[in-house]
Order: sequence, then C-alpha cells, then structure tokens
Amino acid sequence: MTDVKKIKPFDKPIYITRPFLPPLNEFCKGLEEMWDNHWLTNDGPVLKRFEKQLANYVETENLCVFTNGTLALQIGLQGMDISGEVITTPFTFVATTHALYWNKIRPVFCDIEPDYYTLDPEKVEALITPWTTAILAVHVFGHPCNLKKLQEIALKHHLRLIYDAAHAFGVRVGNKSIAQFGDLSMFSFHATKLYHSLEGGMLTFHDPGLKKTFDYLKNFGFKSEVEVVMPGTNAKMNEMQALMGIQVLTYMEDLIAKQKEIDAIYRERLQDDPGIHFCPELPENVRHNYGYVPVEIDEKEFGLSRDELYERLKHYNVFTRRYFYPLICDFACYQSLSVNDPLRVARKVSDQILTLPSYYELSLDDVHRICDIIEHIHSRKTEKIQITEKVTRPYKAKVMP
Ligand code: T4K
Repeated sequence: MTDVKKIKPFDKPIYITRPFLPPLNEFCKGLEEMWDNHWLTNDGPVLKRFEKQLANYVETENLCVFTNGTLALQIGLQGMDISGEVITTPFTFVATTHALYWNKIRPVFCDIEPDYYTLDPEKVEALITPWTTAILAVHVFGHPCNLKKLQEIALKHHLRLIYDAAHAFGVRVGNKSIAQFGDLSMFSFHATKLYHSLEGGMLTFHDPGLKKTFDYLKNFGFKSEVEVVMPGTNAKMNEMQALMGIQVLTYMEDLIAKQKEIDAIYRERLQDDPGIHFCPELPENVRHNYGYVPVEIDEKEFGLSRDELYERLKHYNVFTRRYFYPLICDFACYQSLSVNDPLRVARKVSDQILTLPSYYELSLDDVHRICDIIEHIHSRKTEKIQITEKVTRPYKAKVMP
C-alpha cells in the first residue's frame, strides 16, 4: 500500500484511451501522394494498398474496408440476407444491436459467460426459434468467443455465425488470425481502438462471393457508371483514413507489447486487492491484443460500489469507463423488446464492470499512479461522496409474446 499523503490528482485528465499517432512528418510525407494525384476517396490508390496490407495481416483476401465498423456490420448483415431473429449479447457497445435494427432484424438477447464476458453457448440453443437465422457474438475486449461450440451450434441448426470483432484486431487463436473464424467478422478501426485508421471498419468473410456484394453496397450499389444493381449506401473509406491505417499498422507489434505491459502492471498491483476481479489470463493458444483492461468491482468486498469508485477516480482526474453499462436491452430504444433469458451473468457484470485507462502513451509510472489512487480511494472508502448519475432500468425479464 502507498503512502496516503503522496496521492495527488493528475495535472491533466487521464482518459480511458488516447489514439496512437504516427510521427507527424511520416503522416505528412504520406499526404504528399494525395496532394500530387488529387485522389481523396472512392477506391483510391492508398485504400487499395491498405486492403493488400490488411489481407496480409489477417491472412485472408476475403475482406472489405469501410468508413466505420457500424456501417461495415450493417452492410455485412444486409449482404448476407440475414433476417428474422438473431441471437446476440446485450453486453456490448450499442452499435452491435443497432446494426441488427437497421436491417429490421429482431435481436434476441442471450446471457454471457462469467470469465470472459462472451456469449454463453450453453444458453444459445434454448433461444433458437423457427425465425432464428444467425448468431451474432462479440469478441468483447478482444476475448475470443467460444469458437468451437458456437460453430457446432451454428452448423447443427443451419445458422450463420457472425462475429463482432470490433475489439479483436491483432488477436490470434492457434496459428490463425481471429478474422478467419465464422461466416463473417467485423473489425472497428475507430480512434479509440488499439489499432485505428482515424475511423474505419473491415469485414472479413468465408465466402469470397460476398466481396462484390459488399463493394456494391458500400458504394451506392454501383456496378458501373450506368448500372446500379442494389440500393446501396455510402460507406466508403477515404484516402486519409487509409493512410493512417497503413501507418499505424507498422506499429502494431509495439502497440500490443505496450498494452501487455500495462495489463501486467494492473494485474500485479491490484489483483490481490479485495473486491477487484480481473478476467483470467487467456489460454496459451490465444495471442491477445490487450486492448482493454476490464475489472469487476465487488461492492461487498471492496467496500465501495463500481459507480462510487468511478466517480471518485474523476476527482483525481482519472476517467475510466463503464464498458458496457447499461446492458443494451435496458436502453430506452430497446426496452420494448421481449427478453426471454434472465441475463443473470450479464446483469452482474454490467453492474460491476470498470475499464481502466490503457493506451500506448500512458507511461508505466502513470499506471502505477492510477493503482496508487485506486488503493488510496479504497483506504478512505468510508468517506461519503455524491453519485451524480444513476441509470434506472427494469430488472424483471419480460416474457416473449
Ligand atoms: N461493436 C463494438 C463491440 C464496439 O465496441 C464498437 C465501437 C462498434 C461495434 C462500432 O464500431 P465503430 O462504428 O465505432 O467503428 C467509443 C467509440 O466511439 C466506439 O468506436 C467504441 N466501440 C466504443 C467502445 O467506444 P465512446 O462513446 O466511449 O467514445 P468517446 O468519444 O467517449 O471516447 C472515449 C475516450 O477516448 C474519450 O474520453 C477520450 C478519448 N478519445 C476519444 C476520441 C474519439 C481521444 O483521446 N481522442 C479521440 O479522438 O465510444
């Protein structure tokens, strides 16, 4: 435990993340090509290069790049003709469910498993109905889902298996990129991700025939100058994004290495503290990207609730996030959906989860300082503070009509 007197707030805010930026001169050098050829978007030369480099990185040619991950997932579902009901997790960023909604698909929320917070395969089959067409699971925090069991269920019931891999760029399982599992995976390259292209998204897929469909859908449905073959949208990635993507990709191994160091410090410093629970280390055959550091705060053991810790950290200029709280089914726009699973694990995790700051520029000393602050707050847990924000939501599962 640290000397209580030495604990001071950070001078500047420490956010959950801060995008890695390549050296400015490298980026400017890359911009020269754009300035020379006046090609800014619409399948330009930088994007083409980017797609090749991504194919090399994720070891598949079956990919398509988009302006963001949300539109990528929407288009992925549309291009694969997914309809009816899709079994998915409520413990994710709201975009996962929105992508279903925009395709007029009914989300059927299923519980998560307690170690890694991914969709619990044991609970999927009970939710399958004649209208179920797919499973949409999330490699949340870069933790691979139970790939084998989900694949077995999908095969047995003739369902498509789709992964929201927004957090999982760089993750490998066995000797394969995570991009190679399931029928389709979506990756987000948003600025807040470990790997980014300012904003951006990518689909990887099993069936090479889908590439054309996705290319049409992201470019208004144009097949040629005078042919529109489907009512597409505009979801193209521009050249500036692609340039950032190319440059950040060259630092990928350094980025993962730094996140791993940060994760190790948090674990070493906090995992034996009462009431702070980390996910178990991933199995040895998984190469993790360490993009997020989620912990669960058990109020009884820690002496403060997750929300109290979250608020108190702000007093020290540390801005953690409650990824993912509330559960998606508790957002106003989804509350009218019937939920046929009590979501016991998801509710508990969502009420206790806190993601800690972790990014390339965060110094290891600052990680130690954040740990000092958490322990300091813990040691003064009996002091009262005001909780400003509280979300109220129904706890009772609704019954399917
Ligand atoms: N599926 C999943 C599972 C996802 O997590 C996401 C996105 C998606 C789908 C959709 O993919 P995209 O369409 O976004 O490609 C952030 C991101 O906006 C979102 O991309 C991400 N997930 C989600 C987990 O986190 P917010 O609302 O928490 O972001 P924001 O703006 O509050 O940023 C968090 C912190 O990051 C800020 O407090 C400061 C720092 N920051 C942020 C930005 C944008 C910077 O330092 N610089 C920046 O430029 O959603």
